[in-house]
Amino acid sequence: MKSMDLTDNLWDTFFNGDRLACARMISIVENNPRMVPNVLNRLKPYKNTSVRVGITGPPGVGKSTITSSLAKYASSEGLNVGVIAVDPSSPFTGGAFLGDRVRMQNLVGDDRVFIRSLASRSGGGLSPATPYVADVMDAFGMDLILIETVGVGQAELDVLLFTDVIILALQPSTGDIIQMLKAGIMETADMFVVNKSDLPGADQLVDYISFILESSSSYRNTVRPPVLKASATMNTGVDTVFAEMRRRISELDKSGIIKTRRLERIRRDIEMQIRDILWNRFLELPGMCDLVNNQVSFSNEDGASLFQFSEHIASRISVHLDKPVQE
Ligand SMILES: Nc1nc2c(ncn2[C@@H]2O[C@H](COP(=O)(O)OP(=O)(O)O)[C@@H](O)[C@H]2O)c(=O)[nH]1
Ligand SMILES: [Mg+2]
Repeated sequence: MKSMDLTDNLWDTFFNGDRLACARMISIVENNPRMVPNVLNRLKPYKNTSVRVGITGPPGVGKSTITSSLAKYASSEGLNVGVIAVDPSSPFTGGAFLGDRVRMQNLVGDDRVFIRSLASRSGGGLSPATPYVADVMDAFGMDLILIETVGVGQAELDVLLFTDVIILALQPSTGDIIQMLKAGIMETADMFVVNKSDLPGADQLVDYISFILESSSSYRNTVRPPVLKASATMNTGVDTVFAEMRRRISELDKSGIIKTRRLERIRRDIEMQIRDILWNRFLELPGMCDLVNNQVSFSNEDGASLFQFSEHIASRISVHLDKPVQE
């Protein structure tokens, strides 16, 4: 496809601040994993110092509404803002995508704001390109990148781990918090927003979250995350959420936590890539695919044999790993 080519013209227009070129670059990164290293290399000298903020929570709590308000506040303070909406629903239903577009309507026409929705992969997982899309936005000159994602499970948690700061939004009287506790998302949040505070039950939810934070061992030795109340549609409390977000970013930055998270992220990236490469090379060995397939059927009958098989293969591979690594 022509629009998928990395032409000199595309790079020129991208670095000249052309929004269409930025949209094209994002599509390339989103749809062609093989081209990602190429793109990242070329972006390296333009690396910005943008902060990536994940906005998560159950469906319908008002993440898109909050995200668009935060983007508006940031833009009015002169910041360039990228918004990535990671849409876990099927791209074919169009529902969430259109919904987000409507809610983010108030930002259309704002030159400081660049919005992008990413579709989920056909297998059901979230777009693995999300962090690289953020890298493209960063090099394009964004100061702040807001990533909206539904917090429902492991795949979403993985996306969140690519962000520097996480805001968890909840709404009163739904019991969603139990889901968030189960998914392990509560422990990752740097800030809580009880949205829809125009509805009954907001104060109780604030108390409940505060109680959980006080009794949770994960927070005992660190600064406890703030719990704020807001109503995104009534536009109350969102200014405080914005101010608190900025305060929290600077606090986490000064204490070195953002840097530590970035280093952890790079380590995880390296680990995942080496695993992928080794696993693919392993499957390319003659007869290996068949051997694994046979073992799959066999383990279906005899679960214990799975461990023996893996142990056996690992010990054969480790013979090669005992040799010193050549620089
Ligand atoms: N009553 C009330 N409704 C809200 C508030 N914020 C968002 N909503 C509504 O909740 C619905 C879902 O909002 P949306 O931002 O799409 O939620 P998301 O699925 O978390 O992104 C929409 O109909 C919003 O208008 C709020 O503060 N109060
Ligand atoms: Mg949304």
